Amino acid sequence: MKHPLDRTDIDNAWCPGCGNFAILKLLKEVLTELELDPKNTVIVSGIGQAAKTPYYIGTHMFCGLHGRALPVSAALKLSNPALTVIAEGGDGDMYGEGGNHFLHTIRRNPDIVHIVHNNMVYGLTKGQASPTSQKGFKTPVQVKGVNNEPFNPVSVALALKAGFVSRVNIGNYTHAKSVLKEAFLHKGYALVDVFQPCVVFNKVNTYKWFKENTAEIEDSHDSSNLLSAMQKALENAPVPIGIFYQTMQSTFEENLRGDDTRALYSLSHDIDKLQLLFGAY
Ligand SMILES: Cc1ncc(C[n+]2csc(CCOP(=O)(O)OP(=O)(O)O)c2C)c(N)n1
Ligand code: SF4
Repeated sequence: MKHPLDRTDIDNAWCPGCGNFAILKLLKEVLTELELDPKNTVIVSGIGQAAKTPYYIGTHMFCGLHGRALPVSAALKLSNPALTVIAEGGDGDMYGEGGNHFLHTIRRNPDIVHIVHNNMVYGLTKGQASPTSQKGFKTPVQVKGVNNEPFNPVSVALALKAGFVSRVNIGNYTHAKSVLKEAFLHKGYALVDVFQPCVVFNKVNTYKWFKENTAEIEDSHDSSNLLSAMQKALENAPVPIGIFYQTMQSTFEENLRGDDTRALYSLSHDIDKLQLLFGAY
């Protein structure tokens, strides 16, 4: 059935069965249920299969260079704090090509939601290993299997004291929905790493594999305790899913603009001062 956020003017290029479809559905449902106005919402992405998501949903969008969604998102939020800003893309895009921005965006803490479709492979470029590919994962390039330890986005985000750190499995839809909602309600940077099967190029980490190898974090976990969150983040048999850590801290835009939440475009600028500034460089 058609959802109000569906776009009918564009063809979808994803393979049948891809986990991206359920993430798209989830995002539409969460935006709708939280009554976030699409006219006030921007999804920013880079390059990849996951990074095509903003084309398929009726919000504003910006699709930029590979790995560069996060700095664009932070700048958007700074220039207009009233916007809901989402950065969305794949594990390669966000943790590989955009790895530097992942680190420094967390340090700045803009009030954005960061959704990473983590299929442990480069889908768009036909199945090379990504930073989160598991050791031993064989591809046409890594013919003897991946040598490197996989990148652990959750423990890295925790090491940088990100305000909201979570991981979900899209096959566990109801749980994923409750976590994504919390991410939107959190003020500050919120990471949602989403396990998402690539049914064409990753025949190891399938829907079944994610189901059998993940476990919801117990209710007894204290998500305000950074050390126990880190301990959880290092567990991998099974891999924990849920909210690892949540704490409130001042945001990028508050630190730079204080209480002034007006959109920059609505302010009147002193043209003479601007000319002076341009002239100085
Ligand atoms: C600077 C740069 N390097 C490499 C590429 C080629 N490239 C395009 S998409 C991609 C990988 C995308 O993988 P991921 O982000 O995991 O997304 P998926 O396609 O799996 O959703 C690569 C390496 C590029 N477009 N630009
Ligand atoms: S190649 Fe993989 S990630 Fe890309 S659309 Fe197909 S199933 Fe999805």
